[in-house]
Amino acid sequence: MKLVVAVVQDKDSNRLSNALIKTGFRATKLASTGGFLRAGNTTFMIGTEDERVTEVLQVIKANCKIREQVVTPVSPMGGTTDSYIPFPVEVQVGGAAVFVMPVERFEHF
Ligand code: 2BA
Repeated sequence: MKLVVAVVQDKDSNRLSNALIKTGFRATKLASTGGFLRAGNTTFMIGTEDERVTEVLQVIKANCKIREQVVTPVSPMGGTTDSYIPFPVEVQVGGAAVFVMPVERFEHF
């Protein structure tokens, strides 16, 4: 068994939930926050048999879009802000950051 942990954008979360239900995967959704953008995202925990990992990755890929996001970095800590001009930068977010982990044991009571 594997645990697939997928961090996706909030905008894709409902679509992905529906697709997972339709394809027969069980999932738990956690509200999460990106360490870099500090914006909300959604983390899915999906427990599945080894043979279905490729399939679940395809479902995730098909339902999560890559988007551009503009970020204005915060002013430098401790330094002088006199000459600091915040400059918006564009970053590419998603479709999904996915981790596949082995599950030693799964019990469901
Ligand atoms: P955030 O940490 O808010 O990152 C949002 C996007 O900002 C990233 O998109 C990436 O394009 C950019 N980014 C992140 N850290 C950066 C850095 N140090 N320098 C320059 N650009 C940076 P994604 O890579 O698609 O990641 C989307 C979200 O997935 C992340 O939100 C984070 O919540 C999660 N994530 C991605 N990689 C991860 C990892 N290795 N471990 C844990 N969470 C991860």
